[in-house]
Amino acid sequence: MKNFEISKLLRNVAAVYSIKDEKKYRFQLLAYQKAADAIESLPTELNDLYKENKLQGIDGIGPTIQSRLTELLKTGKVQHFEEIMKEIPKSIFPLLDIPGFGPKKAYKLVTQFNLKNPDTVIVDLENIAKKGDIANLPGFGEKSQADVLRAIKEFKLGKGKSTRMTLPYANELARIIITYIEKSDAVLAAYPLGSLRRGKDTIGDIDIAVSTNKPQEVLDHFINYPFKERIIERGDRTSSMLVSSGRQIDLMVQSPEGFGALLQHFTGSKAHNVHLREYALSKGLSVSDFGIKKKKDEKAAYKKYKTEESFYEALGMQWIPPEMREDTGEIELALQHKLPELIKLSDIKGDFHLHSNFSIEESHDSGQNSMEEMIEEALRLGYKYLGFSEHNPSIGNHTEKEICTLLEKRLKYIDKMRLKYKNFIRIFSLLEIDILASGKLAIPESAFAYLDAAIVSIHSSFAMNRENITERILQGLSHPKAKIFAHPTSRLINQRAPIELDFEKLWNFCKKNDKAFEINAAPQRLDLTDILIREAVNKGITLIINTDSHAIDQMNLMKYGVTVARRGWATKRDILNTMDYNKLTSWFSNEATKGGE
Ligand code: DGT
Ligand code: CA
Ligand code: CA
Ligand code: ZN
Repeated sequence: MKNFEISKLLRNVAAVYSIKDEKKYRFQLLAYQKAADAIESLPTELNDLYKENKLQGIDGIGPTIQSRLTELLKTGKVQHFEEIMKEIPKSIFPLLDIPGFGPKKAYKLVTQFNLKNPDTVIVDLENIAKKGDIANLPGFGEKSQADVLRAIKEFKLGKGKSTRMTLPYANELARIIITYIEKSDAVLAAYPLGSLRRGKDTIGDIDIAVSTNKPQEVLDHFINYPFKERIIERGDRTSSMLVSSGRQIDLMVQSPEGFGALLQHFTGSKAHNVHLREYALSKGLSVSDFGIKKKKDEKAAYKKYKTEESFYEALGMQWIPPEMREDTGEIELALQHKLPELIKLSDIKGDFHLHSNFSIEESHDSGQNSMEEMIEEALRLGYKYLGFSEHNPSIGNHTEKEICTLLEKRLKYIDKMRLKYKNFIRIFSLLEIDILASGKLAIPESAFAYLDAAIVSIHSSFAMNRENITERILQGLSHPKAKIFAHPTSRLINQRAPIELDFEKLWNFCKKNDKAFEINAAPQRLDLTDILIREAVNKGITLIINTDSHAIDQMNLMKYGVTVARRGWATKRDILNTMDYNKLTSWFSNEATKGGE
C-alpha cells in the first residue's frame, strides 16, 4: 500500500467515527486525521519504514495507530477497522471526495436512498437530486439539493478537494480579497490566517479575520464581492464564499477588544488549538475565539484579549510563532519559555543558487539575466556574498577540453565582476552539476579547477529504488568540491512526487564530511520540506537556503525558504548562508573537515 492509500484509509476511519458519535469519539477522530496528515507529508513510503522496522516515532502517529499500521502493512488489513466499518455502507467513501460533503451528510443520503454501490454512488445521487427527491428529505430542502447538484458538477470538472494552492498563488489571492475587504470603512484591520499565516507549503483555503465594530456591515460588503462564484454561508460573524477561480475564502469578524483571541483561533492549526484547549481545561479554563474564562463560571462572559501575545500570556505561555503551531512540541516549550529563536529573513547574507545568462552551453535551462544584473539585485537585497551556479555544460556534445575552456571563460568573467564589486560583495564561482545515473558528476576532474565549490543535484533518472538512488547521491557528494546537495527530493508540488531517499544515511555522511543540504526556496519546490528540515536540525546537519533563481525577480523568493525553515524549527545557527564571509570560505574549502582529521 502507498502512503496516499493509507492516509485515505485513515481518513475513512475518522469519517466512520464521526458518523458513529462525533462527541464520544472526538479523540480517535482527531488522532486518525492527524495521522493521515502526517502520512500525507511523509517523504518516505510507510511500507519501506515498516520493512526496516522504523514505524515508531513518526511525528503525529501515536502508539495505537502505529500498531494498526503495523497490522495493516503486515496482513493487508486491520481487524479493528473491519469491525467498525461493518455497519457503515462502503458507498459513503467516494462521496467524501466531493467538496461540501462531510461524513454525516454522505451517510444520511446513502442510507435514505439505499445507495449501496460505491462505483455508481455519485451518478446515482446526481440522478436522485435531478428528480427533486433530495429536497423532500427532512433537514435538506431545495437549497441543499441545488448545492448537491452543483458540488457534483464541480467535482466532475476536477474541482475536487485534492489540489492545494502554492504559497505565492494563495498570497496573491488573499491580497486581492483583502484589498477589496479594506474598501469598507467598517474594517479596522484584515489579516490572512489559517495555513497561509503558518506558512504551510500548500494552502487549502484562505481564511481572513477582520477587526471591526460593525460586523454586519463588513459581512454585507464581503458577500458583495464582484468576482464571487457563490456564497456558501453567511452567519452573524462568519461567511464563506467561493471565488471565480473555485477557491474558498472563509471570513471571521471580531471586535478589536477581542481580536487577539480570534487571531489565535483562526490561525490554527486545528491540532495546536485542540491541545491548547485541553491544556487550558486542565487549568480550569475554557478558551474560545472570543477569549478565556474560568470553566466553572459557565455563564460569565469571556475575558477579551486585544493581542495574541496577551492571549498566550494569560495561559502562562510565550507567544508561539505561527509556523510552529502544529502541535509537535511547541506548546510544552512555550510553557517553559524555551522556544527556539527561529531564523529570520534578515539573517540571510547571500544566495548560492543563481543561474545567470552567461552561456556555458548548459545541460538544462539557463538564466535570463546577466551576472551584473543579479549582483545588483543581491546588493539591493542587502547581501554580503553570492554564488553563481549555472548548470554544467551538457556532456553529450562537449569534450573535456571544451568544458574546461567554457568554465575558464566563465571564471575570467567572474573575476572581472569580483574586481568591479570588490568593495560591495563577495562572489563565489560555483556550478550546479548533475549527478549522473552512475553516481559520477557530469564534469571532468580537470574542470573543477575553475570552481570554488559545487552544488550537486539530480535532474534525470529519478526512477531508481531508494537504496540505489541514495548510493548514487553519496557517490556524487563524495567529491571534495561537492559541498551542497540541491533540491534533495526533486519534488514539484502538484506535479512530481518526491524521490525516496535513505535520509539516515545521507545525514550521517553529510555530517561527517561537512556537506550542506539545500532548502530550495522556489515555492513549487520547498525542498527539503518542513518535516525533513526538523529532522536535519535535530541531527545537526548544515542547511543552506537558496532560491535557484533563473531571473532577478525570483531572487526575492528567499522568504519562502526562510518560512519553511522556520516550520522546521531552524535557527540562524543551522543555516550556512547566515555566516560571515570568512567562516563561509573556510567551510567551502573543507578546512573544518581537514582540521578534524
Ligand atoms: P488548509 O485550509 O487546509 O490549508 O488548512 P487550515 O489550517 O487553514 O485549516 P482550515 O481552513 O480548515 O481552518 C483554519 C483554522 O481555523 C484552523 O487552522 C484552526 C481553526 N479551526 C477550523 N476548524 C476548527 C475546529 O474544528 N476546531 C478548532 N479548534 N479550530 C478549528
Ligand atoms: Ca485554510
Ligand atoms: Ca478555512
Ligand atoms: Zn538550479
